[in-house]
Amino acid sequence: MALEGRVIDRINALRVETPSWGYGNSGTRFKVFAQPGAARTIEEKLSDAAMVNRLTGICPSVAIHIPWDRVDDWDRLREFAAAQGVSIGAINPNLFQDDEYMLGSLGHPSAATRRQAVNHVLECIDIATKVGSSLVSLWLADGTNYPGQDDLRARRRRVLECLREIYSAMPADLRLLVEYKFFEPGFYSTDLPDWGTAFAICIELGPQAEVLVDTGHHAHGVNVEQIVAQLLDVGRLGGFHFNARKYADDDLIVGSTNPFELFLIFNELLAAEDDADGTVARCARNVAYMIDQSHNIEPKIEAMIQSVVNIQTAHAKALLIDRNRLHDGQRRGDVLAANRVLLEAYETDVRPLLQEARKRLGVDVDPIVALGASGYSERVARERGKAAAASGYPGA
Ligand code: LRH
Ligand code: MN
Repeated sequence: MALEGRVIDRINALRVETPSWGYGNSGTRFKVFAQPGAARTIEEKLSDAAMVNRLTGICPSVAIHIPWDRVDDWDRLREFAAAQGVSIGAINPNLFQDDEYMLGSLGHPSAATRRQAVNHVLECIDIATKVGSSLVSLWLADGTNYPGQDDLRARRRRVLECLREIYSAMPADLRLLVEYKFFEPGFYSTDLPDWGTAFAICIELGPQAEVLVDTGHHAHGVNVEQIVAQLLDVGRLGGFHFNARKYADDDLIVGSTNPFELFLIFNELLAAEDDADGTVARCARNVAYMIDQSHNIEPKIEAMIQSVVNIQTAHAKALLIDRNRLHDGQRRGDVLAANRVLLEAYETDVRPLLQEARKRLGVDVDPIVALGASGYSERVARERGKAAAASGYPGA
């Protein structure tokens, strides 16, 4: 029983941040299928996120994207969120939709365009301070489409010079998460294409800069859990953007295409949380778990709750790994015995454990069923109707 108690405490200690943009209409370059009830304003997005938190009990903060979620009165928004039972989490600058950013933002050849981009990130740092957020989460769409289009080393130096100015403007309690992506919208080169580039830049900037791993941003065959292990071992894993993909950056429900990979990622995180090396353990215990998805055809609130359940499931299975037997197999070089220790945990049905954990948290044992019973989605569909939508993300 003691073991189960400890496992349940760690299940209920998990915190997952949901993205404001996951509640609004979104789509592909081909079409946005607007959905009845899709959130249109930051207030509606916070209300939907608050419903997800009430039903799961583990999603108390919401990542926002600027300018999609910009308001005039941040104190009022902070109070609105608090009244809903949530807080504003990571602030995501948007350096990919202004017309001036066609050839890049922090990596753009024009100093004027780089100035515009730096000023936008400085505004996001200011917003973080105003809403009490400790995270600015930066992704650059910057890259090129054709060989020769630009000097690749010059772009690196421009990005670094701009990031140095941004880093020097950060208050001591703020973390800058640097997100990489191997391609798109750059189709020849991307200025921040992989974990190594992001890590090198974080080292050059300083200890408040850490790498963000978006699980959909890797080439096929890349061992994402090994990247996680490496970033943990150097104490520079800052956070995740959880989602799933089969082909490219599909932003599907996390765990829906490769749940075993998600389990292996949590295996690395939990092993590091208990590591004797304080830097590794501290880093692992401070990782920001965030979802970054676009729900193009599925009901958005149900999709977000399913995502949280998939994350809880992978995390709970990883908590059941018998680390003594694993280490023993590894020490003896018994390859398959060690592998079977992971498989045993992965093949364990953790639904009863999660139901017991939810009981102790005071939420419904099945949040998906509870959402259906609440009539919330139907009510907001009636109240909000269906908003017109363009292509891709808002403001595109
Ligand atoms: C880029 C990305 C980034 C966001 C955007 C919504 O693909 O993962 O994290 O800003 O999606
Ligand atoms: Mn992302």
